[in-house]
Amino acid sequence: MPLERTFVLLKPDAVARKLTGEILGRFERKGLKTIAMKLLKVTPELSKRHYAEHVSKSFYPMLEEFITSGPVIALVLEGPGAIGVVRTMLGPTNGRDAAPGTIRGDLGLSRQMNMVHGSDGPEAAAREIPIYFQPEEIVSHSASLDPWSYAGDEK
Ligand code: 3AN
Repeated sequence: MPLERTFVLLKPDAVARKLTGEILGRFERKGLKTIAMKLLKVTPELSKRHYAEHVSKSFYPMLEEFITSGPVIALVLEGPGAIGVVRTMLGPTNGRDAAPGTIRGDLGLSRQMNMVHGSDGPEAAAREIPIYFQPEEIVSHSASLDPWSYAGDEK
């Protein structure tokens, strides 16, 4: 499994509900590494870039209103298979359908206020990371615990 980078956004509901530490803690305990992080407010322009695939859909105005309604925390997480690992940890889009043990299954019951966005594949990650981060804002680093998190041939 290759060492991957994924884009994660802790949405306004996660910040407002003070769940960001809980959610980031889950990713950390899993063994994923934070290599970029910032608090920001998504502008309508940024929302249209991020959700380009949804802009023409009927629900987009509500989605933009929500995602621009308060601060968010943008992250880049790194680890073996990080993109799929994060999606599995999130659970399905709608918290009502998400199994206990997943972030959405444990912490929410909404489709819109589903707390976290995670890239849904390598192409999405490659598109989304530069929307939010300049190359110099991504700080690759090795941690002393890395050898205890996964074997060398698992990268
Ligand atoms: P995910 O957040 O699991 O990646 P996406 O990217 O398909 O899901 O959807 C992003 C956001 O768009 C969702 N969190 C939700 O707010 C909104 N959305 C997606 N599909 C629908 C839908 N059928 N009706 C209303 N809102 C939707």
